[in-house]
Amino acid sequence: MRGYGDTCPIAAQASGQGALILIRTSGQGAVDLLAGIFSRPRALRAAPGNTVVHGWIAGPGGVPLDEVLVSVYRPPRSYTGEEGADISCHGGAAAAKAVLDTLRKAGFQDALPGEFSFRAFMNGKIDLTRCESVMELVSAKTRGALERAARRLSGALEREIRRIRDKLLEAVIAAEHRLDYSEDEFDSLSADSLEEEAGCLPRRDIAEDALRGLRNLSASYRRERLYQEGALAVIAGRPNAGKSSLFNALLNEDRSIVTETPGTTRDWIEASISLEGIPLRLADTAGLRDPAADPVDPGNPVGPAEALGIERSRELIGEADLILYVVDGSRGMNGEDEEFLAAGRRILLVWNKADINGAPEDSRKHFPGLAEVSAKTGKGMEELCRSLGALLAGPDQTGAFAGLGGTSSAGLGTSRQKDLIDRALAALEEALGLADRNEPLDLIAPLLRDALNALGEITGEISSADILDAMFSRFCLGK
Ligand SMILES: Nc1nc2c(ncn2[C@@H]2O[C@H](COP(=O)(O)OP(=O)(O)O)[C@@H](O)[C@H]2O)c(=O)[nH]1
Ligand SMILES: [Mg+2]
Repeated sequence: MRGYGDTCPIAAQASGQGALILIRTSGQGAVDLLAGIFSRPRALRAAPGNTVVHGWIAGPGGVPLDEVLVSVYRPPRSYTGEEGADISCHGGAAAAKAVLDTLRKAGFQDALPGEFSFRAFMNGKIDLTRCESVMELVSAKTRGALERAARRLSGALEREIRRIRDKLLEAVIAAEHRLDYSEDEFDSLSADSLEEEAGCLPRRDIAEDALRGLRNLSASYRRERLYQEGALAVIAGRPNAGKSSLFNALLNEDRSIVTETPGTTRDWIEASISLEGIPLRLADTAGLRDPAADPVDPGNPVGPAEALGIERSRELIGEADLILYVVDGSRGMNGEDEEFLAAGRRILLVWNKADINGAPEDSRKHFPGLAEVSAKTGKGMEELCRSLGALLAGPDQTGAFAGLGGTSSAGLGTSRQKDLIDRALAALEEALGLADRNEPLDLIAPLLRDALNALGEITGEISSADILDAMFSRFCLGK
């Protein structure tokens, strides 16, 4: 069984069906092997790096299979750092299969998932954070998520981690230097002065600088996750407030049933929208009304189906990152509305049906963020979208909701990175805690080293074969 770490020539289809299909190859001798099944072998062998050669791939007996363009790469100027060639063939399943079969017969091995990126990493072309961002980029659902992944691909996270690592390294060197010095000079120093020095962490200022950097990175993860997975915004409110109408207005299309009978949206409906690059899962829920004392319609008791809908609404509200609470402006607020609004944070109050009735001044005083709209006429919808965007992008005041934007820093893109940053953070916090209590430096220095090693694992300066295998095997084929 072949494993990661081989350097043999490999090949894989790197794109799906389309007008053209890309087959990627890499490894020492790849161009020569390819020349053996190419209509212009001499031109291909002589091709300098980063040039394109036109010709035909020929099957057994020289039968032409497909007309292709071959991009030639020479080491170290390629994605993997190896010699390689990308074959651009016509985009049919038969063409791709025939070319791949011919490559196999010529001596290419099937690439393992992520093997091209693995080789790029092994050859020092990219660090692990950039390898991971390649996969992030592929799975990005919105423009915002794409931009964040691209930032990491360009090395922003790697640079920030190396900056913090350099600080820590300085602190480690200063601490270890003092330890060495103390041992050498033991005889000449009085016990008093040694003790005095022991608890004092040299270059504490840089260790604290590193601590701030680690804390920022650790906190960034929740925000980055929201970009990748989206925030959940739940539309809630009493029956007939106009929730489904608002949902549709936000979607700009008719997806849920708008009706004049309260309690029609029995279950919930979800749609994904992108708000200024921020992915938002928008959920329209069943109206909330108290089954015991229905304030909307006393003659219309809550049936079992509606009760289930209400229960599911409450669950969704519990999971929500943000709640759009809709009030029926034509009726005004009642006790149930006020109770809901008083109980929770993360709520944007939407005063709907403003075409019938505007929001009274005192409700504005109580709810400064109030958005006045008419889902029917579209009035105020643009402003609502803007305040939604600002709420998502803004910094979180309450701690309940991490805003998405507000920073241009790199941020963490994977749980692996987050775990290692937290390991470094815990070690450094412990080291500084010991220093505060004047504990001896020989207890503190190893903790600083631990923190340093955790950072080395993030970029891959320190790595083990099984961790790398596990990581790259999750990549897709041809990456
Ligand atoms: N005048 C007016 N009527 C609205 C507005 N939004 C919704 N409605 C009406 O209110 C009723 C209930 O709307 P719906 O969206 O089904 O409410 P839901 O039960 O909260 O989902 C329907 O007759 C809508 O046409 C609005 O902004 N202005
Ligand atoms: Mg509805």
